[in-house]
Amino acid sequence: MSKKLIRGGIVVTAADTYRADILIDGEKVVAIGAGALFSKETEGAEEINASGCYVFPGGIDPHTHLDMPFGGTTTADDFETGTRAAAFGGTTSIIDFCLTSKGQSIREALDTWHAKAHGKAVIDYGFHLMIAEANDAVLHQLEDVVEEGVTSLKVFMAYKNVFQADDETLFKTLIRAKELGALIQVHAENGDVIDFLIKEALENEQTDPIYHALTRPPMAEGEATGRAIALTALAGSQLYVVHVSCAEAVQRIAEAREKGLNVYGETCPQYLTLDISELARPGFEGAKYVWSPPLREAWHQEVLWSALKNGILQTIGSDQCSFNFKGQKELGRNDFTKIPNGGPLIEDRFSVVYSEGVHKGRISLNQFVDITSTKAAKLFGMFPQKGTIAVGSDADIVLFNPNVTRTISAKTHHMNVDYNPFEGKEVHGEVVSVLARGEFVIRDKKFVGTKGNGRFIKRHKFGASPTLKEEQPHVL
Ligand code: DUC
Ligand code: ZN
Ligand code: ZN
Ligand code: ZN
Repeated sequence: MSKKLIRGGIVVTAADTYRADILIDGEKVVAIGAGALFSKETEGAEEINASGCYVFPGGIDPHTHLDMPFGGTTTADDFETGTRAAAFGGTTSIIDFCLTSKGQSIREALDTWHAKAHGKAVIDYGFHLMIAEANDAVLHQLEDVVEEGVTSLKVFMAYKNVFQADDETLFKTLIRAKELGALIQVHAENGDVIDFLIKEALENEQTDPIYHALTRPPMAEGEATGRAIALTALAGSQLYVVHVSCAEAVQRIAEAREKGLNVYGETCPQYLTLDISELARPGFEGAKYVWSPPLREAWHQEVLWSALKNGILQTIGSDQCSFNFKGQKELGRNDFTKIPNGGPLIEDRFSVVYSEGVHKGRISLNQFVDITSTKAAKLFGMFPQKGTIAVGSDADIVLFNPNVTRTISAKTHHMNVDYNPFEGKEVHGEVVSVLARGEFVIRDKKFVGTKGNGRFIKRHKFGASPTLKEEQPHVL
């Protein structure tokens, strides 16, 4: 196995910032310190100059949709293009959502998702499993799912007549998750209310992209978030709210955590940096900014930043769900409900959060690592294999130069999609090189990885990691 010595960089973890060299042997970090201290072990190691760079643990994106059929079409990025773009952006692990439908066997759904990723992914990946119905067969099969390392389950409270599950399904899944040690994720928006508002808008011929946002008000997200929390408390279970976009939802999560409930939240770069005015762009350009939940009024952004800073929200996911403007977003030209929801963010998640967060002084460098990597590893049962730089951890490492700026553009990005929601945005700092399990995937900004090198991550049960309890003031 090959040895590598990363020399002269500043190592940054969720806890510490210090100057040290890192010795990698094969897939693992084997020593950290002044290289001279372990000169015997470094014999024959390839030296990698990291001077001027931060040396971060590889990013973990806990929320992606690759090769996913949705809205009458399929996402533009699959596991090959999506994970390659992720690596360019400093991400070395993703957790993707495995869809299921009513009546479908869970085994079949998981096999489908394994087949999409296997042989294609360039970085490691895990799966969350969507729960469409909670009948006895499904609830029984979950035992094997969790044993297989798929230890998080997703319930949609929105997308009526498509993905939406009712409260009974959510409640039964929460109870089963507690028994099995799984973390329940919710897409928290009140789908029934939104469905009513959409019908009303269409009756009034309100078909432009802006009506996507106006028919999904913040209170519909706050209500569903509060309801999911109440059901979690009743079940004595654990909950992770994906893509929190607004103050109303933050408020519910803050109250729940204050009470000592096991409730966690994620937000996304788009909610931290873009606002509802994007949907009113001239022509049909607003379609590029259609996410669910929708972009909010700008003042919500500072609420989200302070929730990250204060530990009310723990993670940043990209909600990568890319659709081309041409031929895909355009499906909704005459009807906003036909615009496929989602956008391409897997590549820029890390650098947008660094630039807007650390560079602008909203969060610390260590908090940056925590929210883009470490907390996801802990909550989703991958720590300390992933999410930190420590002896024995996977050598998933990013060399990041904070002293340069770069301009985001679809012309230079690596996602398989014809626009970038951050087109023209200047960001501070750039990813220079990325190692995944000890091998370069990106070297000096060039892709040197191998399709199919990414492995399925068999994750631990929720709360099984011995360090998780320290992270949680709230007893499991
Ligand atoms: N929201 C999106 O914008 N895209 C994917 C699914 C979702 O819930
Ligand atoms: Zn069984
Ligand atoms: Zn969602
Ligand atoms: Zn999503």
